[in-house]
Amino acid sequence: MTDTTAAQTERSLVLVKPDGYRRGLSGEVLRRIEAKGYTLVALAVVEPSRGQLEEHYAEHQGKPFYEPLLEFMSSGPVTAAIIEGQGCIPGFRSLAGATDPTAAAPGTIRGDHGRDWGLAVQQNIVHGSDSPESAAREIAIWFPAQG
Ligand code: DAT
Ligand code: MG
Repeated sequence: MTDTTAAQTERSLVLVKPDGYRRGLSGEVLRRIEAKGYTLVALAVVEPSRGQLEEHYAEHQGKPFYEPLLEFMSSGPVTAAIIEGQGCIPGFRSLAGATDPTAAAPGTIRGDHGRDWGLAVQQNIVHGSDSPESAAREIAIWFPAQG
C-alpha cells in the first residue's frame, strides 16, 4: 500500500549568519544537518549585498528591527546552503530552535550556541526557510543558478 503520509522530498535554504560564521560555527551547523540525514545540495560563502538582504527579509520591512537586522546581516560573510530531504524545512527549523536564542531549548543550534549579546534576538546563528514557497524564493536569491 502506498504511504500517503510520507513527507515530501523538499529543499530548504539555510544561512549561517555573520555571528555564526565569525565564531567558526559553519562546520557545526553543517555537521548537524548531515547527522540528521539531510543532503547538502549547494554550499557557498557569500558577502551579502544590501539588495539580497532586502529581498531575503522583505516580509520584515517596516518592522522596528528591520534596519538593525540588515545592518547585522551585512556585518560579514554568511555560509549559505541548500539542503534536501523529506521534511527538511520543518526539520531544520527544529534543529535551529526558537528564534530567541535565550529561550531556545538546549540541544538545538540556537539553544546550545546562542545567547543574548545585548542585541535582542538578532544574533541567532542560523536562518532556515519556513515553507516551500519561502524556500523557493530564498534559493533563487542566494543561488540564482539553482533556482
Ligand atoms: P526566524 O529566523 O526564526 O524564522 P523571523 O523570520 O521571525 O524568525 O525573524 C527573522 C530574523 O529577524 C530573526 O532570526 C531575528 C530577527 N528578529 C525577529 N524578531 C525580532 C525582534 N522582535 N527583535 C529583533 N530581531 C528580531
Ligand atoms: Mg523566518
